[in-house]
Amino acid sequence: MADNEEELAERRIKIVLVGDSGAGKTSIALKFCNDEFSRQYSPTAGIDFFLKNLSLGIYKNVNLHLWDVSGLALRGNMLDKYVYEANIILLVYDVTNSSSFDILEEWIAEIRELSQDVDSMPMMAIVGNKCDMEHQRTVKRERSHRFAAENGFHYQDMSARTGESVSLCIVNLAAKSLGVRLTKSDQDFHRPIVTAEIGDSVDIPIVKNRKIVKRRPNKKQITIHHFRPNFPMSKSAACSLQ
Ligand SMILES: Nc1nc2c(ncn2[C@@H]2O[C@H](COP(=O)(O)OP(=O)(O)OP(=O)(O)O)[C@@H](O)[C@H]2O)c(=O)[nH]1
Ligand SMILES: [Mg+2]
Repeated sequence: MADNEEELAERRIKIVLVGDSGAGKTSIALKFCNDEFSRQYSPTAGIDFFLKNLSLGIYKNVNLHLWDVSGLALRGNMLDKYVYEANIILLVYDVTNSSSFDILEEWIAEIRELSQDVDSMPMMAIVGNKCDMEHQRTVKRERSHRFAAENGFHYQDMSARTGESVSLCIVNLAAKSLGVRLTKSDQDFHRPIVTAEIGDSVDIPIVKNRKIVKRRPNKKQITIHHFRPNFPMSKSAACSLQ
């Protein structure tokens, strides 16, 4: 295959999201694929599918297939079909709910058993979702990082609500599974424009020294702009009140 054909050829990556009910798997998939978030909880029945096409490094036509598995699938009999031939598995827990973290052991044991006969294990990552609710965190960072390291998994905190780290994490893992390195400008492109209401206590990323926005009586919007490389700005991030 000529270089050009290789670059344009379709690449397919299967990403499976598992974890406890209510941990935020559907919210992560929705944020990543549609840039949407809903506060309303509608439990997933069985499984849902999401698709996103993007360009990753030299590969111009990468299809990311997200398999959004119900938290109830741990006790069901379909999990083997869901994780079959997965390239990446995201083990999602809610940083404000320790039982959602504890139950990851069971998901991992189940997935390991189901993957016994496969040639290569999928890439696994622990995802601590709802990090916008830092003030309600019940799972200590050291504990979750240690757990991921002991298992040889990647680790990422994220927020489906603000979009913090959602795209960057998924895209980085996908790039890794294709064996490509993302450039700095690719990485910047996948950083979200984070919009949060002052009035909620939100952990704002990127801003120097991980600043916490305090509660204030009047709700205003605070926006963190991650400027794309083409912008005529010398700084990579700026903060404005609207
Ligand atoms: N604050 C906050 N709430 C979130 C976040 N992600 C999800 N939620 C809320 O958590 C609830 C559950 O989210 P879902 O995405 O439906 O959870 P799920 O893991 O798909 O649950 P099942 O489908 O039952 O397995 C919803 O009310 C979401 O609005 C987040 O990052 N921050
Ligand atoms: Mg769901």
